[in-house]
Amino acid sequence: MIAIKEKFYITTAIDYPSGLVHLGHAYEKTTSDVIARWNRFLGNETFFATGLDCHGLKIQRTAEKNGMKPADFVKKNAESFHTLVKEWNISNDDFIMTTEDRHKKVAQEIFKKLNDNGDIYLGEYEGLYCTECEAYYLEKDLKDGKCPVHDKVPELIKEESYFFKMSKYQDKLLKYFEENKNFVLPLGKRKEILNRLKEPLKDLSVSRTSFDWGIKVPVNEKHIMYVWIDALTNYLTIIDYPNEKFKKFWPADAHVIGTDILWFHSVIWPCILFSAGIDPPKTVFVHGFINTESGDKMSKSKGTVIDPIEIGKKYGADSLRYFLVREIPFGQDGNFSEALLKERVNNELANDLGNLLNRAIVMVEKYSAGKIPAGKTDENLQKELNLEKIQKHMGKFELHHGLSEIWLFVNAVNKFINDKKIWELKGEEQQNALYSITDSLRIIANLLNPFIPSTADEIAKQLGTSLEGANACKFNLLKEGTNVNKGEVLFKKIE
Ligand code: ME8
Repeated sequence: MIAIKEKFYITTAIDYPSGLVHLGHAYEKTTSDVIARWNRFLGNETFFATGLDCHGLKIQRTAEKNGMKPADFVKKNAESFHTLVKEWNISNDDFIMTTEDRHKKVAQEIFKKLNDNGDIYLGEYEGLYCTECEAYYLEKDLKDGKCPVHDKVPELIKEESYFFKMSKYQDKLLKYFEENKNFVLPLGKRKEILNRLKEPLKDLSVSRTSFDWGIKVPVNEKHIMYVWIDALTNYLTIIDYPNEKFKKFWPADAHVIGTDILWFHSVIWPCILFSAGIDPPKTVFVHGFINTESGDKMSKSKGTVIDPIEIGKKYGADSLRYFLVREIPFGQDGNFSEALLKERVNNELANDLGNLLNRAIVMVEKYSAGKIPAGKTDENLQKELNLEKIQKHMGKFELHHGLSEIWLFVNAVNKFINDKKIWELKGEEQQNALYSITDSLRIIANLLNPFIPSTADEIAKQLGTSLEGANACKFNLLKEGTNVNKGEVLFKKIE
């Protein structure tokens, strides 16, 4: 695995704090975290951004329903998002709230750029608006007169509005798609958008006058900016647009988002950037939706929203991180099932990995006085680790395949122990076998660090070593004579 030092900028969507954090948010942050950590593992200079999308009519109305001012409401709900980030070990480099001054400044600056470029004009908007999506709909795009995402009848709005000349950028956008085959991944999603782009793009209403929870339009303070223009520009604010950090990290290497907000990221966002004279992001990666065990959408009214903080406390963050990445092919929808979680934790984390470490440490204590013996890692065992394949998957955002491939090696080490019958060996042969196992476990800990960071740390600690990333994924680097430190079992079985 050769690490080439590059910059890598990855973002999650910024979540609406109109309610508390849910498992879908946790899934997006976890998978993005694995990618960010994998890039740090490779030695890339990585910036990982996440945060909250605090403005808009939906937040204002929900706050009012709760008898609160939007600013207080947002602050209160933000706590659960911060708790998630901490408890699930999300390694974001910054956390943005769109209510911050630094963001107001950038959002207004970008709006001004569009205006200065002649792409903003005043008109009147008359049409349908879904507050849940914070999006405009055409009659023909509704399902039985309702928003296809939220199954709610949209509101008819008629008000003065500024418009953005999105139609002007259709050809440029199509060219960008053509020249950047990985702009939208997985490829099925790219096709979906290209299909929709066969129809002419309409100009976009980008301001509202009928409520005030948002950022003011710089050229006319009676208007507030459409919440999606405000929200999308967070990706620039958080890397300090237009200064040094922005120059280093932009364009974003990956915006990781859910399928419901693809249009905003793959059509509206690049058009805004074209107009502002900024390059579009390199990849918009679309993950699937996490549904309930029976395959239904999580729903507040049905009481089926899964609270990631509660299940995190129950099972531990690494178990959930492992389960979500391993179980659900990245890019596809999946159901969250505690029964399947239990199976994977017990069989894979507790048995395959936890027992492997435990057996290794016990044998080092028994046959080598608690010290890593001198030795060389078995050549045949070395061949069981396919680093190239792992990296190939990870580079294509196939996190589930990357993790499965690492697991093949975990199981190869288990097989090695059973086949070698270390307890029957003597002298140098026994030392070499013990060394092979502990040295392999050291590499496994480095490879698993992006996925299950606390567990990886614990494995390294018990082996008396530390985690050093891709450069440490070579055999025969474990130092002989180091004391092992027997600790707690890695994973307790779930009853
Ligand atoms: O859309 N499973 O915020 P949001 C997986 N503020 N992912 C899910 C999910 C589920 N069940 N439910 C939601 C917004 N998501 C905007 C984004 S970005 C400039 C502005 C994903 O809180 C969803 O697809 O509704 C999105 O990527 C993210 O969670 C935030 O959703």
